[in-house]
Formats: sequence, C-alpha cells, structure tokens
Amino acid sequence: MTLELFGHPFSSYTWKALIALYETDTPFTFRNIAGNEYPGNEAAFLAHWPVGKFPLLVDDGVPIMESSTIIEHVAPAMVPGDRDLAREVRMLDRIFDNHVMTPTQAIVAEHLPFITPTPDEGRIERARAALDKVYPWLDGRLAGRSWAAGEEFSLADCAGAPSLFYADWAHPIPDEFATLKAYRARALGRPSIARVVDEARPYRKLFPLGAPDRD
Ligand SMILES: N[C@@H](CCC(=O)N[C@@H](CS)C(=O)NCC(=O)O)C(=O)O
Repeated sequence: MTLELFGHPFSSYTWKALIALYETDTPFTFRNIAGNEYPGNEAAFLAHWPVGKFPLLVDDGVPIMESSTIIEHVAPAMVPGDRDLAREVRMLDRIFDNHVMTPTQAIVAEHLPFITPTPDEGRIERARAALDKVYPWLDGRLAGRSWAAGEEFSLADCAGAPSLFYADWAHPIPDEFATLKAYRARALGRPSIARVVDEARPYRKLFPLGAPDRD
C-alpha cells in the first residue's frame, strides 16, 4: 500500500491517525493542508472528500475517511482480537470522540470569530457541563489501567490522548480526578504522542482560547 495522509498538524483527529501510524512505524506521506503553506494539498483533499473533515487517508488512490476507520486500516492490531476487550476499546474510542472531543470542539468553535462572530454562551456552558459529566466517569473507568482499555496501548488511546490534550486546555480537568490527569500525563510521555505534540508546536498560536504555557 502507498499511503498519503491529508491533515493539519494541529488537528486532534489528525493526531489520532498520526499516533497509530507512528506507533506502527508505517511509511506514509503527510500532506499538510495548513493554510496556504502547501499549495495543492487542500484542493487534492477536497477532491477526495468534499465534506472537508480531516484526516483523510488515501491508499493507492482509495480514499478512507474517519480517523477510527483509518486506524483499523493501517494498524489493525490497535483493536485486540479478544471480543470483550475489542468492545471496550471501540467503546472508549467512541466516548473520547463523542463525549470529550465533540464538546471540546464546541467550546473552541465558539471562540473562532470566522465561525461564530458572537459566541453562543449557552452552547459553551452546555459543552462545559458535558465535560464535567464525562471527566469523573473516565476517572473511574481508567482506575488501575496503564492505558485506556487495560495494559495494551490501543485505538482507544489514539483517541484518548488528543481529546484529553485539548479538553484540558479548553476546560481544565479538576485536580480531584488524579487518575484521569495521570493518564493524560502518561500519554503525553509516550514517544508517538510526544511527537505529534512537538510537530504541532509552531501552530499553537492558532488555539483561539490562548494556548496555556505547558504541555
Ligand atoms: N469523525 C471525524 C472527525 C474529524 C474532524 O472533526 N476533524 C476536524 C479537525 S480536528 C475538521 O475537519 N475540522 C474542519 C472543519 O470542520 O471544517 C474523524 O474521526 O475523522
């Protein structure tokens, strides 16, 4: 397979796919769609996927959308063979995307003037409330685990690390959730994750709430 990954170095879902590619040392070409820095990449990306959500993988000309599907394609071992463990991995993958990343994106979007000239404070408050519900649940679920679904790094961690990275910037995880904070810190120490974080440093000025001076 000849792989091209279209994405943005500061995008959480691009990180999710990149983490799986880096974890498995899979050769690929990164096609950066950041701004006007790389002319042609954005047009090629939109020609494959007019919806415009990234990342997008193109394997020998075949476009594959959605980060979880991309990961199952390039790194099938990221979902364990055991049926019960696979369910836990896929469930946590969905929870991180839908219940951590989605409210985080909502908070961020309400601070982007080109999306919302007047921030919708109600939407921001609902998103913060959603994170306040999921943080304690995750804190309990991750207790006693090295990685999101147990002892093995998996698809769930590819989703967990980027979503918690940005969620903590948008709506900090309270100190009382020590297990969740320790999981986030452990994830940031893993080489594949440290690498995506480092590659995105030049883009931190884009974070509309102001990137905190940490991580
Ligand atoms: N469900 C998609 C979500 C992708 C997504 O929301 N990507 C964001 C970047 S992190 C995006 O494309 N934002 C640009 C836009 O919405 O126009 C996936 O898992 O790949």
